[in-house]
Amino acid sequence: MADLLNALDLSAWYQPGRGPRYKQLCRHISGLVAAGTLEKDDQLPSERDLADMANVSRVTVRKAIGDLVADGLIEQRQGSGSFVRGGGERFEQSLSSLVSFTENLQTRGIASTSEVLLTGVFRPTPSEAMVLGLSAHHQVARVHRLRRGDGVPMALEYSSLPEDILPRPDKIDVSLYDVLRARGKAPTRAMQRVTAMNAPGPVANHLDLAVGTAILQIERTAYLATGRPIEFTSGFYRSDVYDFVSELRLD
Ligand code: 16G
Repeated sequence: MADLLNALDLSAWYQPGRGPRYKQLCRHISGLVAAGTLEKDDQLPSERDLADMANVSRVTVRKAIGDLVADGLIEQRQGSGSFVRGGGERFEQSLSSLVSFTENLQTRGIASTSEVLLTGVFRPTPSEAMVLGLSAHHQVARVHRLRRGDGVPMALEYSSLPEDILPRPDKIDVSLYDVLRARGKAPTRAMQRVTAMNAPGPVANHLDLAVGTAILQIERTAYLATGRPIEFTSGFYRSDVYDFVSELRLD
């Protein structure tokens, strides 16, 4: 607490002319989490105590905490206060090996969960038909999921697969690839396109981010060993928790 008291002293973080106080306080608290002064599950002092420690008004503290909550760094637990959510932890996902979201988290001892936002079988859109090589009389299975790691929203994934590959999209509880594997239809190769973007409103809401936060969009087209395309997923990944790494070799 003494450390925190010093760290929060106005002189430690406020510089006139560098933007509003609440923004500077918000950035400073993010820095304390990144530096480990504040650790996962640490409880923040109450709004009143924080205001006293930082020598600012409670309104400034409230706005700073509001931004930290929107950025997913702090969570407010009903009736018990504000807690550090474990920022600073980043996940590396290989861009060169074909792993599923669930496997990636499992190797790190993190439990993955999926909240299904939409599931069903539909007529393909022209772009789904093109990517998946379907014609107008075919159907496409869609699964839209919010993916969480240890309860923290990490990615939003919109997946489309030919109906014969995934006739019952409603059967997916956690892992799409586990279901495909059980059917002998798991992909063996994939192509991905990675794009940096600012989170639009609906994506930001699902990922607990402020609208416009920098995120990564990854579109994956995955293929069976026969070369048939069987999955098209457009995913939005929080850039504060994800690092995508790729191995490069000389040709
Ligand atoms: C990954 C894939 C996604 C795939 C999902 C399956 C990337 C960028 N995307 O998130 O295309 O649908 O894994 O994971 O890696 P699951 O088996 O846990 O549902």
